[in-house]
Parts: sequence; structure tokens; C-alpha cells
Amino acid sequence: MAELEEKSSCEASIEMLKKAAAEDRQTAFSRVDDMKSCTIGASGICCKNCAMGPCRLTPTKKEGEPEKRGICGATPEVVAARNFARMIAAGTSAHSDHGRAVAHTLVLAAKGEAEGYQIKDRIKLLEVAADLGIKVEDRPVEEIALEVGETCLAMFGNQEGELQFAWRAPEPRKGIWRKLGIFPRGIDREVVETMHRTSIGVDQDMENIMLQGSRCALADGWGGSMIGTELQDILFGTPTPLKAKINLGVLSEDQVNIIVHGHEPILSEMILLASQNEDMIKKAEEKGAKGINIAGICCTANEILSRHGIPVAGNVLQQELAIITGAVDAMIVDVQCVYQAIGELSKCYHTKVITTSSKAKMPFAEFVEFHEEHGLDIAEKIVEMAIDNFPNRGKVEIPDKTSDFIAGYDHEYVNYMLGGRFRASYRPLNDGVIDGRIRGVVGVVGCNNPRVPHDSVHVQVTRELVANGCLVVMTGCAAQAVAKTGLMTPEIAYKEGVMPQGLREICEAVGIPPVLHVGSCVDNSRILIALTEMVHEGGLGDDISDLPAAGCAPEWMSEKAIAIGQYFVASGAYTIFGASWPTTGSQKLTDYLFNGYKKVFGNTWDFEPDPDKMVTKLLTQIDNKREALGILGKRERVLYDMAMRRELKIE
Ligand code: SF4
Ligand code: MSK
Repeated sequence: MAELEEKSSCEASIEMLKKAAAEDRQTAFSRVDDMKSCTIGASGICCKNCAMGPCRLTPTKKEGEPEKRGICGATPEVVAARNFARMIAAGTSAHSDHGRAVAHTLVLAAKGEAEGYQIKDRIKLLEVAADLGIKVEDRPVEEIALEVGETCLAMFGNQEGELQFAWRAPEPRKGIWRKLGIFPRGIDREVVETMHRTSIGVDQDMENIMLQGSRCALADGWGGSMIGTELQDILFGTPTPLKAKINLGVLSEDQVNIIVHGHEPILSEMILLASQNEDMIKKAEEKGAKGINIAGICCTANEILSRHGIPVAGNVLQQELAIITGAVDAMIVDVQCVYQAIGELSKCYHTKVITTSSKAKMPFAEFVEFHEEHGLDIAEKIVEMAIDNFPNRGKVEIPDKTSDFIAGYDHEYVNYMLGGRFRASYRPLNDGVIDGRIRGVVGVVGCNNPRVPHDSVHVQVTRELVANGCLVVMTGCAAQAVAKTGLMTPEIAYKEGVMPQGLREICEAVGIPPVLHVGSCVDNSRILIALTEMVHEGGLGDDISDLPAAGCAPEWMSEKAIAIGQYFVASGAYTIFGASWPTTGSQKLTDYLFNGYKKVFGNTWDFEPDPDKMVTKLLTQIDNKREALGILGKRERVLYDMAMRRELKIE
């Protein structure tokens, strides 16, 4: 049991891990102990792109030793670049297929063919229409929405030209993309071309492969993900700050607990609507429940949290732990980050796992296919399944642990809250950075990975960045980790020793926490827009690569994180990952990404598994940018001692 304490800094998770151990249940936390990863695969130099292989290239050990090649003659750097580019393509396809589904729903809603869906944010619709060059004067909202939806759908199939949303990037950045020939054309085209060029016998030049990898990633950040974010705002409302609760303690002893898990809000919005229906609540009461409690996991959680304040049960590594509480009557999943293990695990408890997408079925789960045309009807059917399952509960053990936090800081709100309604602007943020009260802006994003202590690295990195005067913006499971610590409440600004005086003054004056929850994984596109706004506001250089800003993913695991990292780097932001790095088998490719990219994009990738060293690298990067801008003030690094680290445990 003692080692279990080391597996997470989240006490609720440790409590459930102890229950799992006592009941002899496997989870990702235990399976990882039995899964030694293949060192060649992990370092990116195993190729299985044709049946002459798999070719497992071992790194050269000694000077002068001949380099190991694949049977076709592929070098380690080409194999590693192909594998890396394929990760980007997979990540891009996941985010972009999500964006496509949202665009499709907008089209149906505009035609009045999607039951339960509305155009909620008309101002955002007009703004997006203007950016896409769509006429808005005197046209009915539905007509504009239809054209916006169809224009976005067309971005997937574009064969030539430039992806319209990428025109939002700063001019010098677009110039770099055009010069390199990597301005993304169509989203699907970039994914297909990446897969083509990395198949046997096509692109055999490391740098050229990575150029296409970058174009593909840009089609994600400035394409598929941005379509997802923008059109979700139009359909479901642009988030504004709201108070919420997080952790397994949000599950209820006496209500029907429904967990929505996955990524797309198209389904979960309807589940929420259905759960608020009087008839459904009555049905739940007839089964002995006191109501219906909706909670989320992963990015589906972030989506309905940001727009409705729905509580978050946990992040990706807590999906099995939620079932182990015995209190989840239904876990409704759509796509992405859903562990296959939850189906079989649910059979040990009473939980019904319900899959809803024809793209994502699994054994031991019930399948109810979701269609937007009958979204509300289908959602009601699913909610009824959960209600009917409530009386089947066995022993329930819910950790008595929740934390309060504020979510819903999209880039529009940052603009408004800093400048006020009538003079909304990023000026106060830029001024805060220029006068040194804000040392820099750091995006901390990404997943959990059981190969590092759950939540712990996110929390340590974020705490230390704040202690050193950085404003932190967060998405995904990383945001959920830090939401458990109090750092996402404005009151933290009044606590001694958390942040330096300058950052504290800004947080107190504006009423914001030093760590802003900006949404789900597709909402990393909001960070691209925020960085662009900072450039446009002036005083901090001409391009994203000039800003005292950086990104990191301390506990990443998904291919989607690689796509995100690559579009940040190609957009000019220094980006550092923790946990592990997938190209270490090729020194040549790793050098290119970590150093060579400086000349290509103005900033680079980096890797550092030690959280303390990661913070040092981030601060060095920020200070170097400040120095180049002529705004570097001398300051000491705040170091966390052991006592401070012990305090990092999460309730
Ligand atoms: Fe081996 Fe080349 Fe085939 Fe890859 S493409 S498996 S390196 S022969
Ligand atoms: S859910 S992609 S584990 S952040 Fe977006 Fe979390 Fe990573 Fe999935």
C-alpha cells in the first residue's frame, strides 16, 4: 500500500487505488508496473511500415561504428521522423474529426434538422463569419450559420489555397509558413499527404518529412481544433468564468450519477438537457434517487464545465477509479481517451458503460448510436438507462474530496476582463508583461501518464511557475490536475508566499487567479489566438516567437499532444514535454527539433522529465525573450524546498 501513495498526488485517487488493491482490481496504475516498454520503440527507431520489417534500429553506441539501417536502407533519423510525423497525423485526425462533427452539427442546426440544438452565441457567429469573409448584413442567423458550417466543412476537403482560419496568425508567421511552403491547404489533405509521404519508399529526407509534419499540425491548430472550438462556442455558447467543483467527491450517494467521458460536447450537451427534464427527474425519484447528477471526465468534462459549471469527477487516469467507487450508474462515452479497460471493469460493479459513436465501440459496453438529428430523444433514452440502473448499486464508497475552482477563461473573456467592456483589449496584459509584474505567459497542457506520478508534475510545474511570476493558462487533463489545488481560485492571490507582488497585484486588481482554465484539448486553439492578440497589441515583438511565452506538457501521453506541441512550435512558441520523448533513438532528428528548429521557426521543441529542471528551462526561455525585448529585470528564482513540495498533495 505504501507505494500506492507515490502513484498520485491526488488523495481521492489514492483512496480508490487502495480500494482497487483490496478488491484485486487492475487499473492503469497497476498495469503500468507489468508493462516494460520496448526501448527501441520508445526511442522512435522501430519501423513497421512494410512487411520486410519490422526493422528495429539500435542506436549507434561507439564513434565509427556503422549506423544500423532498415532493410530498405532507411536511416534512424528518417524512421524516427516518419514515426513522429505519423503521431502528428493521428493527433490531427482526432482533433479534426471532432471539429468536423461540430461543423456537421452546426449545418444541421441551421437547417432546423438537429433536435435540441440552437445557435446560442450570435455575436460569435457574426465574428467568425466576418473572419471567413461571409456576408452578414440583413441575413437571417440560420442562413449565416449554414454558410459558416458549410465553409468550415469545406476546409477539410480543400485541395489548394490556404486554410482560412490560419489567416488569423501574425503576418510575419504567415510569411514564414509561405516561405517554407507549409501553409496548410486542406485538413484532410495534410493528414493524407503525411501518411503517404511516410509510407515505404516516399519521403526519405528527415527535414522534408518534418516540414509536412508541421503543415499537418498547423492544419490541426489553425484548422480542425479551431473549427471545433469556434463552432462549439456558436452552438453551445462562448464560456465565461464560473465556479465549479472537481474530484471524485462530486459523485453523489443518493442521486443517479451519470458520467460523460470522451471529447465532443455534441452528445453531452444533450445528456445535460435530458437530465434536466422534469419527467426524467420524476423517473429517478420513482427509483429511489434524489435527482440526477451529471459529472464529467477528460475533455468532455472540460466542455460542459466551461459552459455550464458541471462538476468534474476527474481526469483521464481517474476514469477507472470513478467506476471503483461503485457509485457510477452510467458512464457515457463518445470518442478519444476512453480506456478499453472500463468495459470489463464495469462488470465488477453495477456501472453501465454506454458507447455512442459508430467510430468507437468496445467489448462489455452497451451501444446506443447517437445521431444529432434525434439528439434529445437518444439522450433521454440513455439517461433512462442510467436511472433504471440506480437500484442495482452495491456498496458505494465515494472519497469525500472535492475542490472549488473557476473555469471558463476563453481568449475573448481575457480580452474583456483586462480591458473592460468598452475598451476590451490585451493592453493591460501586455503592459503587465512589459513592466515585469507578469514575467511571462506559460501554457501548461496535456494528459496524465501513469509512468509519472499522477497530477504531481503538473502541480509542481504550475506552482513554481506562479511562484516565479508567470501567468499560467491550462487546458485538458493538466487543467483538471491543477484545479484540485486552489490555484484556480481568485482568493489564492491573498495567500502569502504563493506568487510575487507584481503578479499578485494584477490578480487582485482584475479578480483572476494566476492560473486560468481555458478549456479542453481543442481549446488549445484559444491559446494560439491569445498569443496572436498579444502580438497585435504591440510592445512585445512582431511575432509569437518574440513573446516571453512558452508551452509545456509535463505528463503527456496521447498522439494528440504531439500534434499540439508541433503546431505550437511551428507557430513560434517554445514547447517542452516531460514524461518521455519519442525521437531519442535518432540524435540527428532530436538535434534538429531541439536546436535546428530555432532557425526554421524561431523557437524549438525541448524535453525535460524533471519538473524542477523543466521550470528552470521555461524561465530561462522567458527571460531570454525578455532580454531580447529589452525588458529583463533582475530577479531571483524562487525555489521550492521539501516542506513546500510536501504541501503539493491534493485533497
Ligand atoms: Fe524496414 Fe524500411 Fe520496411 Fe521500415 S520501410 S519496415 S525500415 S524495410
Ligand atoms: S483528455 S488528450 S488525456 S489531455 Fe483531452 Fe486528457 Fe490528453 Fe485526453
